[in-house]
Amino acid sequence: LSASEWQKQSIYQILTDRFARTDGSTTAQCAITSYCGGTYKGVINHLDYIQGMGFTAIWISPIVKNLEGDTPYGTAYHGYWAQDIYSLNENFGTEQDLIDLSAALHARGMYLMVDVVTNHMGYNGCGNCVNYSQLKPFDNSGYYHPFCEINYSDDNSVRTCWEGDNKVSLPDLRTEDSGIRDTFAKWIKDLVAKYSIDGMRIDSVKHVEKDFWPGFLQAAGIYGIGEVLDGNPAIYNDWQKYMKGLMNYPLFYWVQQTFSNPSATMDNLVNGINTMKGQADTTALGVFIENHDQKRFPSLTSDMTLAKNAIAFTMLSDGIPILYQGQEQHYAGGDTPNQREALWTSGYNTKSELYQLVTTLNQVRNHTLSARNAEGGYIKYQAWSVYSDQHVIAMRKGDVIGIFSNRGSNANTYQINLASGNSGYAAGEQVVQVLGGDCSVITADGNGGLNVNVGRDPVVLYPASELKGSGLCGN
Ligand code: ABC
Ligand code: CA
Repeated sequence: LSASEWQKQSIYQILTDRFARTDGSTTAQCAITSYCGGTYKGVINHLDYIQGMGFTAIWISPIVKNLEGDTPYGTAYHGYWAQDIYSLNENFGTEQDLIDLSAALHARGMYLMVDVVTNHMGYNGCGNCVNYSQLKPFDNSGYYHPFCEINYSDDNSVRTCWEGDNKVSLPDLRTEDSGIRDTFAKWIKDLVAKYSIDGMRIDSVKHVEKDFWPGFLQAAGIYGIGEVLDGNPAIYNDWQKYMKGLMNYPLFYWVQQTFSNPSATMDNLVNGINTMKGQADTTALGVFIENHDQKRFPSLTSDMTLAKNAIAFTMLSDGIPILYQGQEQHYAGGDTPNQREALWTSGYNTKSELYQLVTTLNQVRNHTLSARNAEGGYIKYQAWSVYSDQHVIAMRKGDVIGIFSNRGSNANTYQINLASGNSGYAAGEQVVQVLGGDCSVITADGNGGLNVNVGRDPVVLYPASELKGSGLCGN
């Protein structure tokens, strides 16, 4: 799938070991550092849950065979400790199971994104005691940089030293060598073909030289969203020259900081958005507020209202929205590995408040692909802040306006004015508040300006004339 096709999708991030089991159990225990039994078959059986929320694609954990057995950090249930890139991790199922998952997705018009790691392999032991013969196909020390621990303030060290530590070391590949580049190019091409993969999440991008990536992406022939874990636009944005699709980490930090704390002001977020808008193609990025590496948002605040605002903000931002499994159930795990809870204990509850909110948000976004935004009007439009005060920000993207507050559940309602010219609406145009079953209609004034009541929850405005067929507010 190409970049412009991916921009229309919304992605649900699955931790394969923790999403669904083949036996469909909702009571199986999950010891947080062990394999818990999630499988591709389990995913196939629960695609309704994901599609019912409006997602059009899934991102699954790395698929290749990992080191086996227990380590001081537990097993390789997350999939980032590769041992053999030519075999699958059998804990998740067989080759046929993965082919079946891909086919099941495609039969629904959905897409498969696979997590891939080219920076390193994994070894259960210290950096200087690796038994390289266990690693396939890179089976001797000549394929690797010498062991050293990363010093994050030194770029060269970030590229050539080893992620991981002396308990589980992650032997760092000489990705600058043409032999290794050729091996990975052929590997990804074959993998994409064999499993009909539509997109990649690419791990540890900043730990590999920038000029590795264009060739790798070209060999894959599909879109990739890379992980450059850096919140500083000055460093982050340069990576977009080598890989258009990246996880939007700068935005992640601003959204987290702003919406988790009612006493934070909107300043950082507003400034951040303006900075990114000028420097990056934000419409090509993946947007998220949670993933398997970060503390979950509800671990920072239990306020449901704030979670709603943070989720609505990210899902209606520029780029491809990515929801991490469990967000829709208001899971609250903190640091690694605690944010990796099994989803099945929620009973896959489709009535939960956030499952419902996410469903509506996906309806909004998916509907912008039809009607007057059909030619990418919404997708290509870089959202901008048409209003902000200390605790409220209104973002316009195409003809959708989202209004988000960090005032929390104690806030009272007040009225804000979206100036004519900013709203983009016509004089006298009717717009509908589509979230939370509100569905009230607001009429723009003679110049297209708008008065909107803002309480605790996010507000999303959609032109009334465009709602037909959206599934929103009875349409
Ligand atoms: C295991 C245990 C942990 C234990 C750790 C030492 O070992 O589970 O409990 O603490 C996989 C597993 C992990 C495992 C690791 C190491 O391997 O999932 O459970 O941890 O064995 C990716 C994946 C991630 C994966 C790997 C490795 C890479 O998403 O799941 O981990 O394949 C760095 C990397 C990034 C990596 C991340 C976990 O670590 O760059 O690729 N993620 C700074 C650095 C970042 C760094 C981050 C780590 O710290 O700049 O590069 O990420 O916390 C902002 C700044 C940022 C700054 C943050 C902290 O602050 O702008 O730059 O990030 O303001
Ligand atoms: Ca490296």
